[in-house]
Amino acid sequence: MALTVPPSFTPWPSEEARRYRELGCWTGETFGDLLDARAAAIPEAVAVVDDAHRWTYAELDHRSRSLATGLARLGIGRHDRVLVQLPNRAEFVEVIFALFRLGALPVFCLPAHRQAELVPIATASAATAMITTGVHQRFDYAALADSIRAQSPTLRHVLVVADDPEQRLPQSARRIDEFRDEPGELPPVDASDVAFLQLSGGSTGIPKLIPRTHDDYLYSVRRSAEICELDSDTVYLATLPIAHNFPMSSPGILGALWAGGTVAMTPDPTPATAFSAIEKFGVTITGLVPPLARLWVERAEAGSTPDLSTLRVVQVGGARCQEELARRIGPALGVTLQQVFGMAEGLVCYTRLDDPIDAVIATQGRPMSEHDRLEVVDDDGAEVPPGGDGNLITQGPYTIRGYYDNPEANARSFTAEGWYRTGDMVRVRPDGNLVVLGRAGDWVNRGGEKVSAEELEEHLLAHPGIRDAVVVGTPDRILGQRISAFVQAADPEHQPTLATVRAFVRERGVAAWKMPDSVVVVDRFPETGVGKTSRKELRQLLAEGTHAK
Ligand code: AMP
Ligand code: DBH
Repeated sequence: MALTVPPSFTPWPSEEARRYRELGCWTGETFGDLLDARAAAIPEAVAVVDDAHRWTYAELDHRSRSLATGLARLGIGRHDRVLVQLPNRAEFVEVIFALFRLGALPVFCLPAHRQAELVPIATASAATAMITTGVHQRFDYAALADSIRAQSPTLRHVLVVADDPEQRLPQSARRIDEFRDEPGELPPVDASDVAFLQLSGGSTGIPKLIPRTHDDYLYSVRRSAEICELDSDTVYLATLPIAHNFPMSSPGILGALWAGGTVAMTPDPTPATAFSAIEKFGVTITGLVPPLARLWVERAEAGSTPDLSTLRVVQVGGARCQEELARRIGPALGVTLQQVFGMAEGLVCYTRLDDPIDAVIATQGRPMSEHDRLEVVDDDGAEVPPGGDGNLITQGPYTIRGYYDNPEANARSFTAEGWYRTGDMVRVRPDGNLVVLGRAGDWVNRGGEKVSAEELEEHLLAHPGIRDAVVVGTPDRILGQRISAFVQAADPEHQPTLATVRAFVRERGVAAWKMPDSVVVVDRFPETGVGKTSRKELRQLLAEGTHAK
């Protein structure tokens, strides 16, 4: 079999690839094949619902073929990159399956991305088209896409999914409805081809492009669906932006489709919107980042919500879920909590649905595959003794071997043997579950004494006057770094002060050098595109003196 591997993609060594095929991890199925199979087996089952649409598997199949045929007319084909920036709406699924069927690569941009991210993404991927929406949440995405096109030499087409036929579009933009042709012949797609480009996280800095193949990603989707016990009765609610790897695949919308269940989606993740969607669509499982989980829990604890009784599992991931919050989720929402520690580069860990409560509250779970390999190493790359703290590196059947066309990042992020350096500090417990201690850079080095931001946050959260807390290290002329605590007050009338917070933490028997040097009360924390609290942005705010105190 002749393989056309674009040079920008680092494949798995051929011996290892052969092993993953033999083991049955990689099956040769593409995402197009998956939809074909479901449309043939359960044509009338509901695949996708949102406030305006309700499509069966047969309809989704037909729509994605029809759109693929139309897009081929524009010259979009195998290996072409297409930026996709869409909010959570049914067409998201139709568009990505149309691209999968063409062997074209969606590049998964978040609705929160703007010029500073999108222009470098368009350039690095040499994308030829961008699929976006019209006005959404009062922001004109078509105009943004038009400006990205003007700054990106390869970007020729802007296609818009829009509700309002009256809306004026930029001259360069075309409505996607013009490209729904009678389904025609589509090209063969190879499962070992790159299916799409995911983006690495980070609220600032240019996201890196992550190439994932049909083979490796479908394996992670299948394993995720099994671990999360999805079946044809599953209704998965995508409330985080679907383009993100977590709601996409852990088990996410693709896991729900793999299981023959239903994908429901909401345009925003607030309790007001999401709780009614849960009642309306009979949602059984959803995934949240910790700040959202806190909002949902507070809303539910306040009482009189819509009927949430269909909801069985709430996953929390993307950032460390503090124990204080983890304890409240199950009782408040009447669900089983599942912690998910994952990354778009590959490795995903889950607590299992029948794990003892202690593991579910206090750990971020264990790898989804018996073929994942994990090592915990010190800063020199030497393995630490079992149970010790260190840097997590990993390899396996669905963890990439390199970023897309980025030798500099590859030299930093992968060892010579092809292990991915996650950048996360972890400890592996005797029961095999991981405790994520934070990003390596999240430790504050105060005059040589290392303080874990997460550990101090846990103490701050115990303070009755503090609703949420984030600790960052900020530059200090004498100490190197000092400890800055950002807190949200539980009651705006009673703002915690540096003196009371320090006294409280000292009371808890914490070493003196771990005391915060400053406490800044804020209404909200800056967030990344998926809603994680952005430590980077907080550090920047402090450096710019915006919050100096
Ligand atoms: P991204 O670059 O957006 O794919 O983010 C992946 C990173 O998010 C991981 O490397 C971790 O640093 C962090 N992360 C994801 N899930 C968790 C979790 N459950 N607990 C702690 N950190 C997490
Ligand atoms: O944060 C992440 O990137 C993430 C979290 C949970 C992820 O990629 C995933 C699950 O697959």
